[in-house]
Amino acid sequence: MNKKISIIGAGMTGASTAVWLSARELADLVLVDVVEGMPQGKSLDLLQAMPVIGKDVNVVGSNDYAATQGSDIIIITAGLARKPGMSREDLLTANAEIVGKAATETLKYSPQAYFIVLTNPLDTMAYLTLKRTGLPRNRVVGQAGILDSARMRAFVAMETGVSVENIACYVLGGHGDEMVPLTRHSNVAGIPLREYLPADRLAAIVERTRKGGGEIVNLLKTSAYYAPAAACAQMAEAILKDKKLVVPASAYMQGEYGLHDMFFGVPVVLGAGGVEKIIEYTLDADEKAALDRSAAFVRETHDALRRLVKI
Ligand code: TXD
Repeated sequence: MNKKISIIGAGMTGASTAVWLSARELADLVLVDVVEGMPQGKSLDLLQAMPVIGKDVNVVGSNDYAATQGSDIIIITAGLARKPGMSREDLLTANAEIVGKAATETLKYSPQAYFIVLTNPLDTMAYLTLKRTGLPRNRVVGQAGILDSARMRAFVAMETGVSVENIACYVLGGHGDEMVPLTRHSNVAGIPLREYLPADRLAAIVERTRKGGGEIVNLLKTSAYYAPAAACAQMAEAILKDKKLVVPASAYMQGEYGLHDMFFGVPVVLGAGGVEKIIEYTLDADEKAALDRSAAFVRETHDALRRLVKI
């Protein structure tokens, strides 16, 4: 029997995730959205691309969570996106309601599923999903770090002219402008970025990475979708293929990095058991301070959620 991935929210990121996933021929796909006709239309369109790209993937669209029955993975992208001038945290009230419902409804139909959360404010929506479903922490993960690191990798590639494949970057912390690009751990073909690039160029790349989401919101008047969607597809593949892929992702902290009862962007091992392990880097004082600052921001948004809904 084919594997099944359901994507909740068939907007820009949801539909783009379906496109990336279909090209990987990993699983049959279900798109669910509240807008009538839209997930059905997008699914039919994508299904009709399968003969062209030569992939046997079934794609179904629905307004009913029942269509997600028996999913191996649920990807939650439903909710409002940022407009220029908005922070991710501004979306909290509206999206908590949407994500809370998506989490409980999908769990009913797929009690074995792994959850990948994309909706902003990301770390807090992943936290809400974990609390609402009552799942163990390995079954709920948030996507942020692959995207933020990919942005940094793209900027380093633009600066150096070196293939993106040779560039490794690690951006940890919360998915907000306080995120922490770890320049000491990032490298071009093994050469630390701090050696490869002049300090001012590296500082400019770090700054552009931190503001990378906002840069696109200002251009598009909504948030990015191709790269976030590609990141979701990579996470789903890592789980379904049991790849043991090490990626930065938002995971539930139980003492790692000195943090408790919150979601935070850290390096994780993704495999058939979901978040199978959290890797702890040895950090210097500056890196630790930057992560603590970022954690304080995430904690504030978690607190705001607790004031808003009972969890
Ligand atoms: O890296 C990351 N984590 C992010 C997060 C990168 C990019 C976008 N990020 C966030 O994802 C963004 O801030 C939003 O909170 C979500 C979704 O962004 P997207 O760009 O896909 O927004 P769209 O195009 O508006 O699509 C959202 C869809 C839309 O079609 C709504 O009708 C639908 O969500 N929606 C729902 N679907 C199902 N069920 C309910 N209740 C529902 N409510 C709205």
